Amino acid sequence: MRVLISADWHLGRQGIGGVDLTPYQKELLLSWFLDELVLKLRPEVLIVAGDIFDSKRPSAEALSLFSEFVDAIADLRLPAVFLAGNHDLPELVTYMEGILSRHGLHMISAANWSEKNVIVDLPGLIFLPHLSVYRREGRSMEEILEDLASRYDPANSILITHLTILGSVQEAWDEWEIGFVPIIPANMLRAWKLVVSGHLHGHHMPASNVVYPGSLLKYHPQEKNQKKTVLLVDTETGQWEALSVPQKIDMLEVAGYWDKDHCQFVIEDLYRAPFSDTDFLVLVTLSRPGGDLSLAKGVISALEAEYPGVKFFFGKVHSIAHQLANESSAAPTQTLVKLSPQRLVHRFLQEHNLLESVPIERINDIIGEIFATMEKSHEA
Ligand SMILES: [Mn+2]
Repeated sequence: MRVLISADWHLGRQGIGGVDLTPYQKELLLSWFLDELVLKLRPEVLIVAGDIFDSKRPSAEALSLFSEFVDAIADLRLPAVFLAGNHDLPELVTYMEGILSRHGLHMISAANWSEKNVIVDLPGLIFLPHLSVYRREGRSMEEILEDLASRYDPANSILITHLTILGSVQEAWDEWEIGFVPIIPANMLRAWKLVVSGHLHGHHMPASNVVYPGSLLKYHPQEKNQKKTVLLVDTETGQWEALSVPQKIDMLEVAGYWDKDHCQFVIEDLYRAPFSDTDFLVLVTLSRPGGDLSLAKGVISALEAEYPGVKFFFGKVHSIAHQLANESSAAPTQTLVKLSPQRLVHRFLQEHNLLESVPIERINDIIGEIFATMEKSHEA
């Protein structure tokens, strides 16, 4: 069976600098994906390996894009399986399953999944959605994976999941649940013919039998050099081919500084030349000290003057080269103690590249609860 596997659509995502990426997702899914992948390659099944929506409360635009896509594949009679990731609300996904299943489209989440009862019967394909710690009924991910492997012939099956799979770690890390995804060592999955996972956004292989297709678009500055693909998998052989996803909005790194005397942004280095059929989110590295950070936005007019016809959006000041070089080790600690507890946790998650998977309102709720509990115990 020929199966098309994509992941991490994050429908409704706001990009860095607040740029709405939904129109780009719409163009990509309703034209490129349908024309170049579905119609030309004629896969027998389509799978999305988690993080269908960016938010547990998807925007109206995200929901209508999803319905348009689903209508199109239902018309083509292409069966599909959408797996819930950590960004998806299990109850919403399961509600949609109720509506879509009559069209041969399935949605699997922690709310309707159990390893004893495989919702979708597709030979050689086993699905494991994101299971938060509350949904695991006291079992570790290791136990759940062992149970799955003992029930379904892993040497002849492909596991589709949404996990952090690392080739470099030896032990599973089952995390604490605020949207975090468990870390699984690749060797824990070695019995499977193939494992295709969502969650990590770059196309890569943490082990010879584990592959990530990557997300649809570049969502975070760390993804600036990542390759994004959709996989075409042959379920009998476990062989796959990675098809590059064209980026209609890409990231552009620019180094430069604000020239006070001439009131303009001076571009010192462009890491590559922009080209005209792509829009760019600009990541700025400031090479000289001083000035208001907001002046870095002057980079947009400087780029527009040099590359007419190309659309640029201000993404963010990505790094400050002169500060990084001069900073003493004591300085960051001094700034950190001045931050509110919310900001501290936010900063910690950001530095560990975990922010993407944790909605900030959840962090604030949890910290709020901790402080309320602490105050109560002081009163008592
Ligand atoms: Mn994810």
